[in-house]
Amino acid sequence: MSIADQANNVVATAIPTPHGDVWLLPAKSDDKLRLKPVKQKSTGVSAVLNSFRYAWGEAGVVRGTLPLLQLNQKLGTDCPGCAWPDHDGKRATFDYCENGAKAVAHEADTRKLTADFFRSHSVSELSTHTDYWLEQQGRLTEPMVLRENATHYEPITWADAYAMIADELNGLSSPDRAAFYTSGKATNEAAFSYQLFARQFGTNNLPDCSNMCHESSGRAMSKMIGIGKGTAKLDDFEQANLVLVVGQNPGTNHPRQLIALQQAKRNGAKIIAVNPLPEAGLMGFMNPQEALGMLGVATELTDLFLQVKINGDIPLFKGIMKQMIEWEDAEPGSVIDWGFVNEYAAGLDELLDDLRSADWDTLVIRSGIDRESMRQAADWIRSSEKIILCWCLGVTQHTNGTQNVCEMLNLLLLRGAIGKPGAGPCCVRGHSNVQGDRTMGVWEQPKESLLDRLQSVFDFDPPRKHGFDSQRTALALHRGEIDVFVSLGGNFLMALPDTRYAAEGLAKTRLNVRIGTKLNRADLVAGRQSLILPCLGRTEEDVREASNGRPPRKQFTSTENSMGVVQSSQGKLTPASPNLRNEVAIVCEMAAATLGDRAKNPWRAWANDYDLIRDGIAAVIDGCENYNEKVRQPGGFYLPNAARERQFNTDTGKANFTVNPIPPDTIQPGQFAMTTVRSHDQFNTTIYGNHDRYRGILNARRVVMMNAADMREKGLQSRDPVAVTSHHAGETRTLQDFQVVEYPIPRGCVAMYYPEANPLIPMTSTDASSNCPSFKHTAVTIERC
Ligand SMILES: Nc1nc2c(c(=O)[nH]1)N[C@H]1C(S)=C(S)[C@@H](COP(=O)(O)OP(=O)(O)OC[C@H]3O[C@@H](n4cnc5c(=O)[nH]c(N)nc54)[C@H](O)[C@@H]3O)O[C@H]1N2
Ligand SMILES: Nc1nc2c(c(=O)[nH]1)N[C@H]1C(S)=C(S)[C@@H](COP(=O)(O)OP(=O)(O)OC[C@H]3O[C@@H](n4cnc5c(=O)[nH]c(N)nc54)[C@H](O)[C@@H]3O)O[C@H]1N2
Ligand SMILES: [Mo]
Repeated sequence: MSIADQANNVVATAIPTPHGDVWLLPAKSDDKLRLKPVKQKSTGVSAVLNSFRYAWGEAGVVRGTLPLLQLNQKLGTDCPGCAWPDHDGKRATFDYCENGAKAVAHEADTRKLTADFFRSHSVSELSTHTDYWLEQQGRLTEPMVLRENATHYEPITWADAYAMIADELNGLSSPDRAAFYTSGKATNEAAFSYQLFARQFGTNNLPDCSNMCHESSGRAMSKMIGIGKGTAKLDDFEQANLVLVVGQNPGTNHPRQLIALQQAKRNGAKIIAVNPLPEAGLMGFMNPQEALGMLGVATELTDLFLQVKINGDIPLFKGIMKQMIEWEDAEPGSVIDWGFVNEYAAGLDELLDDLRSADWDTLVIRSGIDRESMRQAADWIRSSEKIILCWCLGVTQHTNGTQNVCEMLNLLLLRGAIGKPGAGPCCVRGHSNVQGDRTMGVWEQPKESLLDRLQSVFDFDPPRKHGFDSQRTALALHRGEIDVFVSLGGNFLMALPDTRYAAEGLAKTRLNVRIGTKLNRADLVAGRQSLILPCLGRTEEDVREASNGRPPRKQFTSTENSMGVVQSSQGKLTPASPNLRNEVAIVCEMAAATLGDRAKNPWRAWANDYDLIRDGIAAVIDGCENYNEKVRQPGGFYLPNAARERQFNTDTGKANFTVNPIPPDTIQPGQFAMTTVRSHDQFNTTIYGNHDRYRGILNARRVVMMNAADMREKGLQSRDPVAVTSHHAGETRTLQDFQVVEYPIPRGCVAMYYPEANPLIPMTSTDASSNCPSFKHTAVTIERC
């Protein structure tokens, strides 16, 4: 199928670029879909064996197991997988999970991408392969450039690459014609240097992956509790009476969280899961670090599974709270924690009015949850003193994502479940350092206090105008207003909604620069010129030249986990190539080349001695005083969190209740609500394999999970080929050649994999407050093809 052959109104899967046609999704899949029963429990022996198979297969036995033994140990390597915290006390030797092991093995890959590889494959040809294939080709080993009108990447020296970046940046008519994207793996030292560089250069265009992830959580928590971070700590799970897990698939995306849930459960806690899908890890869990788990004996985790409809969370939580208020009204003082509310909270009356006036039938119909189940949840909540609320993307990536989080926080506040042991919001972050990147100042909407501090410490005038977030960067790219686009890691193209629109924008730049470990599709959609700058992975040793004749020194970096603990991380492996640089050094060298004498800090010295960067962090970031000293302590240190102490730094000085309306029903008759999910074999856009083991969907990713009754009604059977069309604001987008799979999902709802489904998701459907794209709710129709 050529571009010209693609029918009208069908999302073309290739676009023209100055370097040839680039495919965004291979034209046809020849994967042979296999189906197995959906699993009811996760982990156990097979998971551990699988992780070793993966580590050994891709990285070789020694390269594979050595970093695994270092993972999440004090003074070891921070896992490059998710942001779940490590235990403050003693840690198990195998304190990692199957998916952390995959992340490490993928990084420790012994295959290499050399200049020869790029010489024998044009950019256009590379794009005919899947994302899986691209990353499977091995580690990037030397800087590569795609020159004007060239069809192939060719090698370039580091010095020439930095000079090219400096020339392009310094030739811009305004610094705001550049944008600097950050993916959440970047370490604190890289992130701090990067935001400083962007601001010294003159722009706040600092989009990051958080804009597409937990931005809604940050907005909701800032408004209601005065800090954009959760308050629960890992040991709170040991004391909790009740844990809610909402819109999250921990068995796949945060497997070590299951150990905390299991511990809570053993200490008598109940667990309520809210999810349209019965995710294996939530239903049952076999701890691979325990003998019983090794034998295949599972802990039943979830006591109450609320199989909510997609975007049914506000009506569900409203229903639960309405029930609680009915009991409170019948017996005052029996439900609301008045001690907490009177002393620490504001705005309760408006919430009570909203709950009292809500209509039961609407709440039940829109949530898909019956009143009895709501009553059961409400009963456990009223009788639990210590409640932890965990959530992830199932609630944040909606047009009402911020309100989703707000409505859940209302529930915690009613019960005073914050700022005391065993309780609190637990915002489960994604990328291993996404929280740290924000702490370090990677934010397109910086606080004035941060800019003031940067100004006084580094003696320059930071730009005060707010910059573009991820979605607004995509819009600006498409308007042709961004000439230089720099990516610190990540895969901006495939992470965004509407892949075609995103690609058209990226193809309009003068220069794209991506710092990464592996090749991905973002490297193939280039404007006039493009640079790939290969960096060390976190598991690799980083030795930097010292100035003034001292011997070269090993460097380390630092990260912050989901619970605000900052600690050091040092790689031990020999780098995949001697020509790799740590991304910290790359950022500093770019800054040195671009800014020259304009910057007062010695960027070149920073590139070789990260202690100097940490001194900068200590001078600028609250809670990071004496950073060099504190970060060297085994186990690191906790950043301050006022809400944890019941100090709420909001506009009222109190924790604010909020009123959150039931979202309008935008799904028309004949349409389905489509959500996107990760399979068990991927890390975001990096696909490790084509199996989604727990969901029993093997060997294919172009699938649509659908309810059996809906399939019957449409005369569809599992494996039937379908076309999926999305509908938004009068526009349609279609993907061909997907297969339908019968799945236990509520009626009227379907699920597809990210990133294959992203071409369907409209760019302009975002949360009103956080501007996070609504990746979890798109109206679609499905037809046999
Ligand atoms: N192995 C692995 N680990 C990862 C990642 C990875 O890709 N692979 N990614 C990392 C990143 S960056 C992040 S942000 C996290 C993501 O972690 P998750 O948020 O767990 O990731 P998703 O697969 O997007 O899963 C969303 C969950 O929400 C549910 N859901 C969908 N729609 C709704 C809804 O309307 N309401 C409710 N209540 N639930 C809904 C889905 O069924 C699914 O269980 O994981 C991090 N960890
Ligand atoms: N439909 C849909 N879309 C989504 C989501 C969804 O749930 N549904 N989730 C969104 C979310 S939560 C997120 S966080 C974004 C993810 O968006 P990104 O963070 O931009 O994407 P990743 O897939 O994590 O990036 C993978 C690339 O990172 C590079 N890399 C790996 N390790 C390193 C390293 O140590 N250093 C550097 N410099 N590079 C490295 C590799 O080259 C790899 O190809 O996607 C968003 N998009
Ligand atoms: Mo994320």
